[in-house]
Amino acid sequence: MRRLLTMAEALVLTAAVAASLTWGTRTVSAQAGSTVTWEAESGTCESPVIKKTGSRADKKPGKPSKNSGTGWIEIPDKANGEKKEGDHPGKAIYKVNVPAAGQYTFWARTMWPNGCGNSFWIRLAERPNQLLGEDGTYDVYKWRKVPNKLTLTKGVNTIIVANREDGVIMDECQITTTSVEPQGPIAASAGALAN
Ligand SMILES: [Ca+2]
Ligand SMILES: [Ca+2]
Repeated sequence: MRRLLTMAEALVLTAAVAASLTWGTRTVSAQAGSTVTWEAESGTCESPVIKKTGSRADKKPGKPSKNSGTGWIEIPDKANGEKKEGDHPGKAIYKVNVPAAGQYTFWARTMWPNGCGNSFWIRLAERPNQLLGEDGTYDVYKWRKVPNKLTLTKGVNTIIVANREDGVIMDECQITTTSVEPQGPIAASAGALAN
């Protein structure tokens, strides 16, 4: 049986038509949602987490890739002495402008030398550490994610990348409410970080 559209339904329909018309003329991302990308070297670092400037290629066979932006952060090999994986001093701090409250996946484009240097800690300020890495892909840039999502509020959220083991490199970070897996170097979002 037909019925009249309610005002709310009509508005939704109008919005959908307007959106589809707009999408017809522009490239849009595959999924709606919020995504913020920033360079790992654009935060504040505490030793032995250090910033490096330059261009560094990885060892991907036949198709090496380079870091994004002006550099990367790293924890030099042997910075933790003979200590194994643990909660070691040193971190990078990012004050991220989050566009909307939500559950975000944290991704980082990282490179590992070996199993004794294949992880970071990720955490929100005053929250427990979460593991990033411990996989077995070495000598290539790869986007890796924290398994558990981060609950972020709208506005500035402090995200900390901390020292779990040495020899590791981080090129870029991303938070997203989408399920899209980032690929390759990605341009940083405008205004990603608060000053
Ligand atoms: Ca390890
Ligand atoms: Ca970078």
